[in-house]
Amino acid sequence: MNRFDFTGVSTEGLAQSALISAAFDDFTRHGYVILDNVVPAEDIRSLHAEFFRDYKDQIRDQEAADSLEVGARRFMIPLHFSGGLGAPRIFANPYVLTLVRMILDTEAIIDAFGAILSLSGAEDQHIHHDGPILFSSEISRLLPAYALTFGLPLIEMNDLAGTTAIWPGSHRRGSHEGHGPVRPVIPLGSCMLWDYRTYHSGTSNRSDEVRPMVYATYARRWYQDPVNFRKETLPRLVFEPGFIPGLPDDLRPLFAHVRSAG
Ligand SMILES: O=C(O)CCC(=O)C(=O)O
Repeated sequence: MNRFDFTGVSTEGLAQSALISAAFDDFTRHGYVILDNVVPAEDIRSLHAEFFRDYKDQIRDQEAADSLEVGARRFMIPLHFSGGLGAPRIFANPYVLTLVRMILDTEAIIDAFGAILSLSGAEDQHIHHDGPILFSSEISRLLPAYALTFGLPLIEMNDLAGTTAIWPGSHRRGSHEGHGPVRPVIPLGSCMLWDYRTYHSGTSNRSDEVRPMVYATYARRWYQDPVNFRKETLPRLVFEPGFIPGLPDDLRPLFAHVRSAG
């Protein structure tokens, strides 16, 4: 199983570490990777409480102007870059960002940031990939990733509350057929990254709880998700005017595509 434990791993010299290099290899080969313990579990519990306090009005079984229904009882909503949920250690987690910059190069941007809510009773989602194979040429499937999804659940993703089923290698095959998925358990503080071409599907939520998963779309500088943001009222990124100028120098490139960042 391609998962890597970052408990106690120093963030110094991370880009040269064997662990990141192994995670990169697995991501490239299988189209997904799990990074365990990138945030303390206790902190995720606080973020869970923050989410239910600050976003309670968005937790409903109905699409709104600024949400998108992505399956039965499953919705995507934007998150603000503020508070604990919108803090750099979430959207620019040092372990995650080091790997992202290795996969998508150092000019990688955040194209979208939000949460996917799977309500109690959510059904298995349709099997899909987040973005297309870019060119109608055999070589497209062999190319490096152009974008990836980062998912950080606020409750454990498991068989009961549901997880994200992944079809390993489907980013290379261009199909999910003929191979079964993996349904990884993602404990508190762990996250999963998958290539935009990798087939996946949120599984049913048979628990009594809402299952929120914070997500970020990281992409190469020139890519913008054309699939999930067709609705003009659904924002990709939500922040206050001083947010980008206030970021440390090494994080500002994540928003280099935003006009106001200039
Ligand atoms: O709910 C999940 O686990 C995954 C959701 C998802 O993949 C999507 O909406 O694109």
